[in-house]
Amino acid sequence: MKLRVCCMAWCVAALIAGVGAAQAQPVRPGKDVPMARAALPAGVTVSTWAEGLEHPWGLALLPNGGALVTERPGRLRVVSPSGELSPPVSGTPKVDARGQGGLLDVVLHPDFARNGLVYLSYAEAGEGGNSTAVARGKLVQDGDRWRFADSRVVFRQAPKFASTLHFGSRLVFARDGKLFVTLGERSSRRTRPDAQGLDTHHGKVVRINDDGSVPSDNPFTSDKKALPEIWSLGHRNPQGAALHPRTGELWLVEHGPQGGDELNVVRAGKNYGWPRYTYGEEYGGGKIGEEASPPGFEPPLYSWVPSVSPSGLAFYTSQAIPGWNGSVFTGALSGQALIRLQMDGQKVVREERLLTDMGRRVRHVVAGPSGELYLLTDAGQGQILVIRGGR
Ligand SMILES: [Ca+2]
Repeated sequence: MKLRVCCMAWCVAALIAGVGAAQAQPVRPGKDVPMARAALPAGVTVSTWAEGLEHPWGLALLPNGGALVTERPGRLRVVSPSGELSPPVSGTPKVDARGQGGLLDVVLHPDFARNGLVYLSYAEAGEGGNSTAVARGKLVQDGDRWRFADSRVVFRQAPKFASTLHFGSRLVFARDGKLFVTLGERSSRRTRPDAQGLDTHHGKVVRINDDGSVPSDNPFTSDKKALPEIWSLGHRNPQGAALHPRTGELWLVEHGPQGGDELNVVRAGKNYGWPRYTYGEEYGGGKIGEEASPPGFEPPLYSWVPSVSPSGLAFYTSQAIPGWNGSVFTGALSGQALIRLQMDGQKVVREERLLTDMGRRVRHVVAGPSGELYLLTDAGQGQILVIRGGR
């Protein structure tokens, strides 16, 4: 009898634990962890590296200390180490520069030093509307001018749809040389449910080889009805992504609707819930989905309510600014700040909002090789800012 009571007690405990896991709640700023405006640590400086950029969106640091930067209307420029901007690089793809669309992210091939290959993501017009596409080309210098040579489209989000919103569009090379592309669900009541289906690229992260072919170990390649490029589903509009420095896994930030921006650890074949599970609501109010994610759906690691509109993601792993070592950074567009998430392992334990008195929309944040952080401000006259430690 005693044994049976014990067993029942254990079963009840297991059930409760199971329910607890099923109702997993993300950590929320100001509710579960402290969130505060903060000043930069002593000795840390912000300087302008380049300015006069029209809505800069993507930044790729070059081995020579310069960078490539995109401007959303359709220009790619080379930034010299001293901050001079080149004329627009010729030969870049024609973009559909309306609303949130245009020339978006830029990354270097992992073997760029040898092959000179560069990848651009952009809004591409076509039958049915537009969608995110990725082109690969070779960066070639002719005197003081540059060109994007042998341009070839390696990925097209399908289907195209008439919308000027939610292109997603961050590009991240994994350690194994595969390319992740984050894709939005096009912000329409019609395409929103597509984020849950495997027959479109709306609201997905896709994973491709560097030539655009599909890796044989992608999670849905054996499903005949699924698009084989899909790596994960249930995303809304992921505009920041980076590899975790220790695990090599892809992390991303995505925009929620009104509330419900998310930080997610992205794994093969997993479903991130949109629009069935979200901490956000319709603009102006109105329920969209349930909050807590049931088994089979991945809850966010962290969720902002109200929204900050996160864009760009960077892991800081340097002693140049010692108090920041191990932190996760994201830019905030509507939040007009640089956000620092202090981590304890994979748990967010504190949020700081930096540079709030600057009053600028932060589009992107990139960690440099010497413990510096590069920011893009989103404006008609946008800038590249550099944050450096005092030593
Ligand atoms: Ca989600």
